[in-house]
Amino acid sequence: MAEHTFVPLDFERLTEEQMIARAQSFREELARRRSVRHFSDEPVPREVLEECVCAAGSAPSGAHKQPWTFIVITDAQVQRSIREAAEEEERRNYGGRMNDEWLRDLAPLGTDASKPFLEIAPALIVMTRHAWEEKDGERRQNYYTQESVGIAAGFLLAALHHAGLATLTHTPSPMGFLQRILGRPAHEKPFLLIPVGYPVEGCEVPDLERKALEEILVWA
Ligand code: IYR
Repeated sequence: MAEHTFVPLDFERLTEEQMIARAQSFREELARRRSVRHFSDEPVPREVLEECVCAAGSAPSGAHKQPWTFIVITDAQVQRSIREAAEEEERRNYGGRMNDEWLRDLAPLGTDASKPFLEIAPALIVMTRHAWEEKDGERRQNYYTQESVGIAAGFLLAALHHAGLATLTHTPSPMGFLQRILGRPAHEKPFLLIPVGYPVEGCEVPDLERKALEEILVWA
């Protein structure tokens, strides 16, 4: 394969004060992001979703293969089908597929098999991961696809939050039904389902505590 041409890096060198100020304000902004399970049905601007998907698509990936697709669903019928299929799986999860420890860990969050947000949220974004893909009739491998798509998901959640939208990272499992309902090709494996929208009026979230810096940071 031909080598890339190399171009000057577009890098902005900041002063220490600027770096600290920006790091703090970004931390504070991200700290305000919460997983939302109660959405209003108010539509969201298409252009905002496009900008945020573009931001997510700028994530680094193994060998720059960009092994992801973002499927934005705003069709009520498709959302209904997804809700029905997801709830069927979740009834099995809550009814015995998740063990007692898992159910005890979830109890404080108050989740159950009912997923109305899949129909109410104005948009669902399904991220798929390509473990491989076809090029010129040949099967080509991708690399570190879990890591790559995970990083892109982080970019997407941060971008949507920054743009003023609420999100939930939802992983109905198994997610094979998404491939069937969305008619995606075999090499695209559903990775994450992200309902997007505005929180419903009066929306409440659990009063969670985050680990302190000393608990998560080790200088070595
Ligand atoms: N997928 C189920 C269960 C669930 C699992 C975890 I781990 C969570 O953090 C939250 C929920 C559901 O969506 O209800």
